[in-house]
Amino acid sequence: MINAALDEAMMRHALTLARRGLGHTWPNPSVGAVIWRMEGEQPILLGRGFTQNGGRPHAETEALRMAGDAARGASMAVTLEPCAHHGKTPPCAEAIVKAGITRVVSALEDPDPRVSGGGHAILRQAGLTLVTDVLKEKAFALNRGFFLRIGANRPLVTLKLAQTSDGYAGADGQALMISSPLSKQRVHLARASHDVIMIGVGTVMTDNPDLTCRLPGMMHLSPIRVIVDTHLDTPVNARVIATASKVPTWIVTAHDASAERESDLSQEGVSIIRVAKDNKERIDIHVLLAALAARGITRVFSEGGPRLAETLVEADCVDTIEIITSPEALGRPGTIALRPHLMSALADPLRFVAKGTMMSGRDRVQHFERVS
Ligand code: AOF
Ligand code: ZN
Repeated sequence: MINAALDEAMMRHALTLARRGLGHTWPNPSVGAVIWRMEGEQPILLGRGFTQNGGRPHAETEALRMAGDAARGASMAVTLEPCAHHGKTPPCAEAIVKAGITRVVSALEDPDPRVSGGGHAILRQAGLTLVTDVLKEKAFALNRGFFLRIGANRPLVTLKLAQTSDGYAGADGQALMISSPLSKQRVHLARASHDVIMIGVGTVMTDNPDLTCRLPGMMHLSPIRVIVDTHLDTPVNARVIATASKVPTWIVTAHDASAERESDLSQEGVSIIRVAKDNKERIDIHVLLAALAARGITRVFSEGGPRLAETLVEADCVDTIEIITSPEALGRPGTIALRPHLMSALADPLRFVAKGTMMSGRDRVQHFERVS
């Protein structure tokens, strides 16, 4: 196998490893690293690693630990430039040099100003062979949340919406069981790969959801729950509040919301974040997302309701949209799932591109991506 093809194959492997950390490494990116050496024409894997929960240890440290002395003279593929700053441990770029790695294949530069080219420079100065930009777009897409947090002061936002075949998300303020069991499992999997799940207070009132990842063995991977609640109307007996001591729960509210309500909710273990309102007296979405980014959040999974979804799209802060449509109709007027701004954004080729449709049990799932 020629070098370029092997480099790509190793980078693909490293990307697969990195994907496992998504949702668990904030405020850090999720990085993957693979170490190998050649035996004749045959690559021999020596070490693999990905960024650990909470963002440390870094991927390279994990892979180097696994390879041990065998790293001397070996190659490494890494999905993000190795770091150059002194954190809890010395820089990964220095650790790579010290371990005797002679060739590094890197996907792209780290945008963190503490690194940004510095890691690659350390490797070059030490005389290592450095190949950059390998599967760059794929690596960028994987850590888009981290890149947005650093470059755009907001996390990546994934929007999930479920609707009946006649386009309703709910009826008379009541919850509707729309998604099939298979779609629900997919949603739980998606929850686990995000840093927070975000919903509006209206959804707390109608659905009273748990918002945890309840796939077998994955409960501990439940993300933080964020409720957008301008007036602190969330009832203390709501499920998300009752379980706040086990699964972190944040409520984002306005500066003028009741201090008494804040005290009641805080006593249940909820963190209250106060932000500015927009000119329609709603929580300002840009300020809200900036507040999450400032706390290190890189990936947000928004599960409703329709109003919050529309507000996010109106603010041009949505990166991925997944619409789950069940085959069953409500058959009477209810809460419209795709409100006007969302509808027109989906129909605008300059804003969103349809990436495909798949079946999930009996449901149809449409996937849209932001154009730029
Ligand atoms: C790497 N490998 O696996 C990750 C990196 O707070 P610290 O000291 O852990 O540093 C965080 C920064 O390190 C983060 O902003 C990003 O630039 C980089 N993340 N770097 O070499 C990794 N997760
Ligand atoms: Zn590092």
